[in-house]
Amino acid sequence: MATPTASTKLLLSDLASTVQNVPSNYIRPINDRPNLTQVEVSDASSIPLIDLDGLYGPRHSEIIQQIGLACQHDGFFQVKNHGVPEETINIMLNTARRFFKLPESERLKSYSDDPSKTTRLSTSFNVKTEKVANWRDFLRLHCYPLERYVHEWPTNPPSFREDVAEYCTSIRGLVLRLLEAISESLGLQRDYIDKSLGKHAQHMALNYYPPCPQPELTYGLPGHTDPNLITILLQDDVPGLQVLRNDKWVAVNPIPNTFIINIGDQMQVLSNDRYQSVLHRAVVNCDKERISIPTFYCPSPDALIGPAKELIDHNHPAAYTDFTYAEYYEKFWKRGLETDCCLDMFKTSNTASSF
Ligand SMILES: O=C(O)CCC(=O)C(=O)O
Repeated sequence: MATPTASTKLLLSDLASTVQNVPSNYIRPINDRPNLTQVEVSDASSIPLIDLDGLYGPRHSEIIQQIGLACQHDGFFQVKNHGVPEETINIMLNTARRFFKLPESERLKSYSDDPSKTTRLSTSFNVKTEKVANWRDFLRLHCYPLERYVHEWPTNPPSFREDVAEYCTSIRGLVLRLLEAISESLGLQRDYIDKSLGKHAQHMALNYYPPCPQPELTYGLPGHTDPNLITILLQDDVPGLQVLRNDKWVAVNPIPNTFIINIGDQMQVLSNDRYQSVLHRAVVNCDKERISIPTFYCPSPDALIGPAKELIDHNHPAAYTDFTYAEYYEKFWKRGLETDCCLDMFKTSNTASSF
């Protein structure tokens, strides 16, 4: 059968079930395909699973140490006993599922291809700049401070605003606990990171990956690092996330009621390269739709970001120049998802010895 040509549908959700082959604008060049047979499956030794129970009690130092090691060596870890109620998680996943099942005309009310909009439904990554599309639709929401954004959010499903607000608030609590723990693991004051973010910002994406007839030809999202400070990822029970480890892609298969935490570019800068923002990607499959919900915790646009002074010394000179988060974020969206990281644009010529 011939490969279908580019679609006239705005959203992939309204196209995916009508095609038997991946349309040409989604097909990656041969040297840039997921190579699904080469992927390893994660186990406890590859992506650490950290139990946060006792963070404020007898296991405090042990947990801080585990978090520090994971940020340094893996850039990724999973958490359990994180304090976000299971019911809040299930309601969030269900709400996302129901949103993407709404009729096309209802969903399209939120559609925009303008990345500067604070609430928008779109597809792929940046339809204005990219050459090859990704097998994903997403609803992107700004969610902190809630009262500034909640009135922009969809009102269908009817409980959308209430359910998502509850989730965002609970996740923010988890982020603040993690930021304290990460500051401490770096030997900084507990509130160091909190204070370096200016007014703080929290964004989230509801990612929807429909089943794909030829998953070996395309990506849900190609390899990228996250431009923000830290990401808290919730995934449903369908595998799809992969993390680059020792030059090999490792599948991080879902564990119910856990979150996947990854260090973003701003944390790498702040830690003066001690902690790593690591490449990850989402692949798709032919049988099942997949939902993932990353929360991107960010500095405010005017916050000045640079390596913590306490982490700069003769052996570890500043690896980055100072910049505002707004400058960084603009560069990230303009250049699209490339495997070479946006951080390189802000590097100094200093080379540090490793920590
Ligand atoms: O779907 C996933 O598991 C990864 C999502 C992701 O990396 C992103 O939205 O930036």
